[in-house]
Amino acid sequence: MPANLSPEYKRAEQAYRLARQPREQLECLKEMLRAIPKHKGTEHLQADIKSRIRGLTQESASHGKSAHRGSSHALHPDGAAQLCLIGPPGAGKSSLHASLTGSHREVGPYPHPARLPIPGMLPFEDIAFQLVDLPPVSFEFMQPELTNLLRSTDGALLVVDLSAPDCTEQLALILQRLAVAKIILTERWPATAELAPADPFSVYLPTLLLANKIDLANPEDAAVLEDLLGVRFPVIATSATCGRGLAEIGPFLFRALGIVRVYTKAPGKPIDQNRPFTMRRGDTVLDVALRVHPDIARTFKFARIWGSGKFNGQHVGADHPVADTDVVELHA
Ligand SMILES: Nc1nc2c(ncn2[C@@H]2O[C@H](COP(=O)(O)OP(=O)(O)OP(=O)(O)O)[C@@H](O)[C@H]2O)c(=O)[nH]1
Ligand SMILES: [Mg+2]
Repeated sequence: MPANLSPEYKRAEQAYRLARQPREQLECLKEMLRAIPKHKGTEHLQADIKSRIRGLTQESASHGKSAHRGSSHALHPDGAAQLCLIGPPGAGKSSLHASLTGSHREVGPYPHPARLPIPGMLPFEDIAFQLVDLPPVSFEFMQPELTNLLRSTDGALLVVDLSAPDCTEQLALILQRLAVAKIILTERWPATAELAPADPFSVYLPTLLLANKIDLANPEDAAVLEDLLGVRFPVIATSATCGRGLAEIGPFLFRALGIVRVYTKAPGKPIDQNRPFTMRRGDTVLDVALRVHPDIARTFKFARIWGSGKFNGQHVGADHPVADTDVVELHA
């Protein structure tokens, strides 16, 4: 990455990394192009930014009539985190999606590729994760629109068909195809900002490997697969048909993403037991206040906390880190 980039540029780049919707991404790219120092050392980067602006502009134009609704692939994130099902044709993405979320996607013995991303919710205890069923990815083809969605999602569930003889080759090819789109699947959960790759257009996507159709595979196949992959990704052996392994996915995501549930209560009122705020490990009382309402964060005085305090109802300040199942009473 070229040196001497301005703070304005770096801010715009950081905003781009976090942008989820194509329209937002486009605004950030324009800002990056405006803020980038114009000299020889940044020519490559300038060209890359321009081509991305063109791509996003074309995409929104090709969905012209429905432009006000954004791209056909834009999905509203929901739940504690968004995870995308990625895999080769017929690996069982839609079947897993159906079993995990109760969606009734059509699956069949013949190819039934989903053309558009389909969201659904995977419940876990009193929260839920958004699972997105995607069209297949192979070395030969990946829908260009998927890149934007994968840039901004929280993680990947990489589905392979353990009973397919060429399963590991397929997997390697998919990783290559994604790398061309600068999506780098990583075993590190969660991908934090400190891990951000130097290239502003590359993203790390934390990945759980689902070794599917275990019901058809030899008992050794899961171990074989793990060996072949050099134990790169965490693996769960699953069967969409008999249900094996499915119950492990929610707990894995909860742990791996470092989810922390916080229940809030207004002073003198009962606890809101139904709807925890899903924070991340390391978040503080102030982060909770920000999620509840920006005004509460702005005028925050102190909080009382039940759970991670030394005693129940202890007064804590803005920088107190919250823990799972804490109850927080915000005073502003
Ligand atoms: N035995 C067995 N069959 C499965 C399993 N999961 C999926 N299948 C079957 O595999 C075929 C393909 O499943 P899909 O869920 O459509 O696969 P997909 O990955 O969504 O396929 P595309 O959308 O075409 O990429 C269907 O016949 C499913 O019934 C499994 O765990 N065990
Ligand atoms: Mg499918």
